[in-house]
Amino acid sequence: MSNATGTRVHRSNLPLVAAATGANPSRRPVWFMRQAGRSLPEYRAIRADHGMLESCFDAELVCEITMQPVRRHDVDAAILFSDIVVPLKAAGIDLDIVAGTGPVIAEPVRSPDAVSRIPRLEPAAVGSIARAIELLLGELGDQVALIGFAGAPFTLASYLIEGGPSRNYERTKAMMHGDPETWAELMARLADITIAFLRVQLEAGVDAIQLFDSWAGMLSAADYQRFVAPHSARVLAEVAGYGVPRIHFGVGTGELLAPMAHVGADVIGVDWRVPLEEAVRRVGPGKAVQGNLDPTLLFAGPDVVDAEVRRVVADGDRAIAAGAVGHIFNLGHGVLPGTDPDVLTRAVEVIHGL
Ligand code: 1CP
Repeated sequence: MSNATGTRVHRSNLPLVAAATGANPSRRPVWFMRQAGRSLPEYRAIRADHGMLESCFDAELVCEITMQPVRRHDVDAAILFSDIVVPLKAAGIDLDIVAGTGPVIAEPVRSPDAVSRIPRLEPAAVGSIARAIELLLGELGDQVALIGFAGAPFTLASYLIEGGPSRNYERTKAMMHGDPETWAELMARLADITIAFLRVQLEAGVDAIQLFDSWAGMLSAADYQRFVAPHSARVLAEVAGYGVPRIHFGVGTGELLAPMAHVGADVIGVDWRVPLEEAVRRVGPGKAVQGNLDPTLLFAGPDVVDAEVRRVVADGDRAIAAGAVGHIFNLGHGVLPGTDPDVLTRAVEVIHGL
């Protein structure tokens, strides 16, 4: 957000920003990965008439879909409605987001020649997203943070190489180990796209960013350090100057928490497998933690949800006692499409009441 003279104003009083930076939040901030989208009937109603990518490039629709879970759940952050493949599409890569599958790449990237043809992202190509952020900052008020995001180079590379969602990432690992030069070139180009996309969002005024390396947990720590960390570190370093919290998250990253935190994150996202207090032991002090209710437990009935929410909050407190600068409540991964939205609303009430 900018003031009349165009200087960026940091909204440091936002509970999410306070928790991320070691200040005292007015309440424990909570938001849910994938809080916008398929769990909400009002989202499904919009999508009945609009394609996924079409929605992602329409500023009014992005604003409306981003606001839906905020209106419903009283969460402390909105996450921009978009997808990790949006900047790739905007850069000119032929892909679609297919219902029930996810991103599908028309011509998977599997050769040095294909890598050399990966374009740069021109900021103007994501101008509608900057416009959506402007609209959102007008609607969100002074208590709800707006989180921008991007996919980290490894997770983006995995979609480009495999051609879509993958179970084993065999082609990705084959390029990584079999042709490390081509791999490094691909990662460098994807890092450039990610940096450009995050800069557009930061210039437009998002209050925090999350770098999703969703599938990094498929890698050994050694492979992560050698083939991934330098590129994620460059992304996070290139956006450090904006002074907004940088959240870094992946699934199944128990063995990678320390290296992931040390590529430059202010907040480390933790999935449900590792208790938050243990996560702090692995990461070390001085960073905030985000997480980590198992999203499948939202199907287990109100008593279980209440008990699990309280357990995660208590664990968040222990994480802070162990050296974390703050705790942002979240799920350990995204909201599943079949989740009853009222269960999420109730969870927020419980968290804010503790
Ligand atoms: O038809 C539909 O409604 C499409 C479903 C859908 C939605 C609602 C997809 C396809 N993406 C999204 C939106 C989205 N994607 C958001 C905004 C919603 C919110 O968080 O409130 C975000 C943050 C993403 C980011 C994203 N896309 C990630 C990283 C987050 C994560 O879950 O780890 C990843 C890995 C993707 C790829 C993707 N896009 C869509 C699907 C189904 C997938 C996963 C496919 C796979 O299993 O690999």
